Amino acid sequence: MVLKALLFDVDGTLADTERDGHRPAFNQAFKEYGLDWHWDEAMYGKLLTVTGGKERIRYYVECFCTQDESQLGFDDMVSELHRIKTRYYTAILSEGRIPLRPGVKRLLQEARTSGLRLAIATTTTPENVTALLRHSLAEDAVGWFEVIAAGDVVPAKKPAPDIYQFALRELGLPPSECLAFEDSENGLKSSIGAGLRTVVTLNGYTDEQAFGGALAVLSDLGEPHAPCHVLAGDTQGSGWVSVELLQRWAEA
Ligand code: XBP
Ligand code: MG
Repeated sequence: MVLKALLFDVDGTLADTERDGHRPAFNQAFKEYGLDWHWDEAMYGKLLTVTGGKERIRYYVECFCTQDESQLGFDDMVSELHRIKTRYYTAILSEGRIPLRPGVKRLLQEARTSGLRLAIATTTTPENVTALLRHSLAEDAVGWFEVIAAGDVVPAKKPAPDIYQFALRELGLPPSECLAFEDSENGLKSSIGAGLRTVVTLNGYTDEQAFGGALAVLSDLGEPHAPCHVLAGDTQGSGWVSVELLQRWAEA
């Protein structure tokens, strides 16, 4: 099948945003709101099993703290907390503190030169995507993506396939003419659930998860001067993921 589009997850795939971006933003929001909650790296790793910042706060209350979530106004509190957190997170991004992962900018530029269409399919909030693209990729990078499917635009977040199905509908393409890029088990379940062959690039929070069904499992997308490590799949001797390799994978 001819490859026509690439669909990218954001957090953990385009950039390592969780430990030093989202996590401190949550903690700053808790402090501003007057809560004594603090998510250290280990706790946050446990909470990442739930996608979606609002859902993650609810999961924390349910499983890890004594707060009574049935109290009146709990939903309003979660929404307000998440709005504050998003303000802190986009501020962290605007200071350029979260760089793109290896090979991401190179592959995106190659894809554009090759005429491949680009889309995003993420659980995170849309304004977080805009901030990351603008401050870590290029000022005009939002325009590189034909579709930015993000956050609450679908009822069910990853691992449900909804966000990828939404992006494919917006692209008007069948999954067979596309490839997806993910970093987590939840993300891979979502993309495979939408029928998409998927390249996984691991990170510190996901390197012990299960990635059965992935087209390849790599340390990152690689650079000519810094080849990636191949944990599963066949990069046919290449040390980095190029459009040419993706086209070979798509047509295999
Ligand atoms: C990762 C997520 C998001 C972020 C936090 O999304 O699950 O919820 O952790 O962002 P993906 P929000 O890997 O699909 O990009 O607080 O805006 O949800
Ligand atoms: Mg991710």
